Amino acid sequence: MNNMADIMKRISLSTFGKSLADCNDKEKYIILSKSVMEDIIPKWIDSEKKFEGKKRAYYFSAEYLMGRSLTNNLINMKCKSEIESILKDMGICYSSMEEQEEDAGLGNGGLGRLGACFLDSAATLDYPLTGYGIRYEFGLFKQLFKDGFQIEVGDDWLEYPDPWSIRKQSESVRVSFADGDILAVPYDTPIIGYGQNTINTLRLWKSESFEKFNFREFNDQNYDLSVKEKNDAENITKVLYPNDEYEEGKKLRLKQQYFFVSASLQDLVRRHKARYDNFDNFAQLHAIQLNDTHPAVAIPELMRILTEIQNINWDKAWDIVTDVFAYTNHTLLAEALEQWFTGFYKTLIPSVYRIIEKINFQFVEELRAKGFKGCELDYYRIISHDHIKMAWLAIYGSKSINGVSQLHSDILKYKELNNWYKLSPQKFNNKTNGITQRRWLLKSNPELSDFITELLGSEDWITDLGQLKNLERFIDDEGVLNRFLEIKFTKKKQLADYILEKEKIEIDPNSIFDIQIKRLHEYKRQLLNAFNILDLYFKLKENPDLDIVPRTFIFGAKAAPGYVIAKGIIKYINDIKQLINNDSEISGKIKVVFVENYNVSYAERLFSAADVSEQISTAGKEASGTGNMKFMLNGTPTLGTYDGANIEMVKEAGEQNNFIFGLRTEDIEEITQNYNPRQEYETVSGLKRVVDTLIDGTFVGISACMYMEIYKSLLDGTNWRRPDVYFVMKDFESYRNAQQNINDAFKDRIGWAKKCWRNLANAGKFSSDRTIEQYAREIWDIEKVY
Ligand code: F58
Repeated sequence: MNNMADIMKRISLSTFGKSLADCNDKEKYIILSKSVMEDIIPKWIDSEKKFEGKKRAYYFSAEYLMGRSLTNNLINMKCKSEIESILKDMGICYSSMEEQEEDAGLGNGGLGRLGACFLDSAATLDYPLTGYGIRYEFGLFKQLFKDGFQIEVGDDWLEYPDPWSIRKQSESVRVSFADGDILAVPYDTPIIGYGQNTINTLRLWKSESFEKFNFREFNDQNYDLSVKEKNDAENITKVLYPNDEYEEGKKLRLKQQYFFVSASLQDLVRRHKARYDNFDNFAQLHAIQLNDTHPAVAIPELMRILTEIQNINWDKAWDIVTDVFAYTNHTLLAEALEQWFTGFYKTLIPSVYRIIEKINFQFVEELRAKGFKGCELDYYRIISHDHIKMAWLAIYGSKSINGVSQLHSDILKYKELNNWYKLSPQKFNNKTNGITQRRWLLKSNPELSDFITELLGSEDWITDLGQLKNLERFIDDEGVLNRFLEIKFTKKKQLADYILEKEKIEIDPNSIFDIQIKRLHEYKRQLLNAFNILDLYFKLKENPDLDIVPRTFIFGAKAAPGYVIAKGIIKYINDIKQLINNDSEISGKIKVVFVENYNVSYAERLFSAADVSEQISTAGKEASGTGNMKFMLNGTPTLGTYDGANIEMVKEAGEQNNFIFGLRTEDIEEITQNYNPRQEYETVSGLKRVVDTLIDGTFVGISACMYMEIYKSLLDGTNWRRPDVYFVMKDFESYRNAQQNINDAFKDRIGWAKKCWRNLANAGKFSSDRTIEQYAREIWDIEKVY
């Protein structure tokens, strides 16, 4: 990059009105990023031009968990070291710039992060993929711990202007609700493919009002009313919902969904009309992927636009719509399948509701004509008992329905959505998830990346992860394996330093770093992990000479603010942490850390420093998992159940190189009816002792009530749920055995390194580049444009 220093000086004056030397680090970070943007923008415009007239794909997602952009962008532009040295000459330290950036945390977890990985892969592979979504003013809450309880505070990620996005005021559109119109203003962020041959766009919409200020009300001294319209409008994109328990919250979430979907479709239609005078080729030029059902209202909305605004007849419009949309399902939890109360639709977007009624009617007639009747027919109704089943709408209106791992897709086909599969088997397919190696190895673990490049003699793996397979030939090379162990140790030391600084806990990099990082949910079974830790603790108390490899158990998780049991589990683990870390008798043999405010940037440090990857969900519940792949890519064996993508990972890397335990889906089906966890409670050694800590006063204080609820959910169940629905008690023993096997295997350093190496060498399949290739070829039917 030419004259970077001059550009920065100029931007410093025009943006902050002072010289670069007078700016603080935050300001310097913004100046640096803006300078990089100056370099990107002309290439971005060219990239947009090369796609004109070509078929393009669009990712509709309510969430994108992007994390930080600066380093990722510089890496993809292949100029990170150049910039680092320019800055050094200017007396600016690059890593302190990096730390100034707020994470763009516009997502809850895997679903949002998948969107971010997909954007990176599509741009790298030169596929025209545009992301559409919402520019939340506040992302996922920041998590604090107070006496071990999770406290949520707003994530004000836009307190300083975001240098990576550009407001495109002139491309704003109008979105109509029954109670008034809202302005949707787009903000575009460049998505730079590795090597910057292609720069795609993430377009996020912000809601604003047409009337920013009511002068008359202000004049009448009604100050609140004078800005009411503005505030009401801006509320739509104010905050990302981690849950939607309350009525008002629910309505606002529906407004969010319709808002971004309508704006995005209007944007596509407007661009199409600028080139063509009819819609005959609309489906040949557009493929829209619905990231779960959150944007499924796009189906009736496009029908509305085509039939009521563009005056296309219904049948023709339906053919277009059902050729454009494809739907990805991300969950098997019945309670997570979205249903909307019809009353909300009727009052907020009645014109869309009428279209859904017509779609429902058309579908029911189609089924009747095929001979369906009674309950059989009722099963398929999109509107039923005053609710709209969004998954049904998405399935009926899409040409493709996919799950995100082989197991998940099979469960959809043969179980959960079997009726639908029988109706249209050709629509169902699998697209096993993936992750981008640019962020999850190249950026987060430069030490291992350099080593891989050195061994393979090329950087090709950065865009062709299958190349890692060639690392297999070093499996018996102790020099290589020792280098790997040294690198792992370096990453562990870096993490230990960071944890000391952030969490004020000292951990030993020689201990096993056993890590579970993911959203807090009962099905993910952080509780199983916690029980095993306590069991180990009690054993150490009984026998302080117990021969174990020292272990550091690390957790990172946010719980949805209204999910009481999940929050109870966080508090419980934090209590265990206090008990163990403050017990001098066990002399640091085990330590527990619960990192505060787990997010993408923390994740980058954690995945690369792990010895053990905890993927212990109840079989059949985790659709895929993607954290599991991030550990694998950093050479970390999985301690996991036969669930989601774990199955495929283990198939690639070998079961003997991982630690698989527990019930499988077929076992669960078999035992569910007669399962009584009290039997395990009474008979499995040590289990009663740990479960009783929930109620026996081991941990006292105001959490007692929460713990009682957890205890009861395990042993008694409730009137709406069987006891221990997630089989924590049933899998305890088998999990503990697997943990013991890890302890034993870890002692053989070279043997352990071999397991790690096999995982690394076989991670190729789990690149999101592979996933995107499959979406592009098998669903979207789009071509690469160089
Ligand atoms: C996740 N879903 C799945 N949902 O749990 C995971 O197995 C899968 O790998 C991943 O999608 C990507 O396919 C997920 O992250 C959410 O975050 C919900 C969004 C809406 C609010 C509730 C959480």
